[in-house]
Amino acid sequence: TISNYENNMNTNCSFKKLSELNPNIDKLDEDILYHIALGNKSHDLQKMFKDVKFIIMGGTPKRMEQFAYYIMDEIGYELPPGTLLNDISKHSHRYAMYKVGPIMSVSHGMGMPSIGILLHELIKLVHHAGMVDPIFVRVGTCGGFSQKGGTVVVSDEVVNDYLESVYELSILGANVKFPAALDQGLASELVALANPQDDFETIKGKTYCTDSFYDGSGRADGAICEFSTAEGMEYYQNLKKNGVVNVEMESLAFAALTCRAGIKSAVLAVILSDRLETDQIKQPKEVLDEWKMRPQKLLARYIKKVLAAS
Ligand code: R2B
Repeated sequence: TISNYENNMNTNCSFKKLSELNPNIDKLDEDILYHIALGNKSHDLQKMFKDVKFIIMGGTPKRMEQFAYYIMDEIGYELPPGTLLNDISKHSHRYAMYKVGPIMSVSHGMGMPSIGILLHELIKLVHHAGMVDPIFVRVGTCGGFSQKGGTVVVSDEVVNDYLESVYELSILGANVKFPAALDQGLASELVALANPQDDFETIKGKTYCTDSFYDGSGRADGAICEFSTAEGMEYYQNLKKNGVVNVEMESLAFAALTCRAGIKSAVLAVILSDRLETDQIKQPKEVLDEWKMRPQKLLARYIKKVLAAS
């Protein structure tokens, strides 16, 4: 039966114990977090992760390794001489995961199925490790709608193809809807950290989340395409008319899963191309690399502010 899902469109995202989230976990001999190569018997998860306050996720293993070193520098964290950061999940060959004091930096791959698998295991890790009120942030890349390349978007709302803040999933053959709500206070705090001296703009806005980089999001430059560029443009114009400022591929599942678990979360992404001008990402690599640092800079300010106050 999935009758438990009848009233699940509740946007009160309050923290719940793991036994409330899933009573089956307590009955397991060992909970194996397969895709991050950890387990609650094979590892002392409390010793390894209890101090974690920020779980930062982004698409690629390389970028998240780079973020780990960047944040290490920003917070003045020192590794023992002659050592490097270790990819804690390297044996899974699925995701990369680094820990720098109270900050974890984890790659989530592309799309909602990939981030969804990771989130289930990270949320269990939060509970097994006994972390206290960690926040989850996705820091990534996106396309924009009439926004300049290099602009950082802090999402205050995430929407699906029907412009609803709803994440739909097929569970036991039934279509189940979950609210995809982000923490409004956290979004406002992040935007407030934009500095007038920054050489980039930071805006707050509505994010459209798609399942498909090409067909699904109206990109006319995939290998196969049955619609015209004019139809694609009409689709983008309609999203823009409805207040959407950017498009990416993970925020709905991210917002919905963190909300179900009662974990505060935020989505930050830098615009790599204005979809009303081009479907292709044309900037040189050095420009893209600098742009990808921008949401990380904003996030570093937030992390340092929280750490300084604690
Ligand atoms: C942004 O960039 C990726 C696709 O290139 C995807 O993960 C996303 O959301």
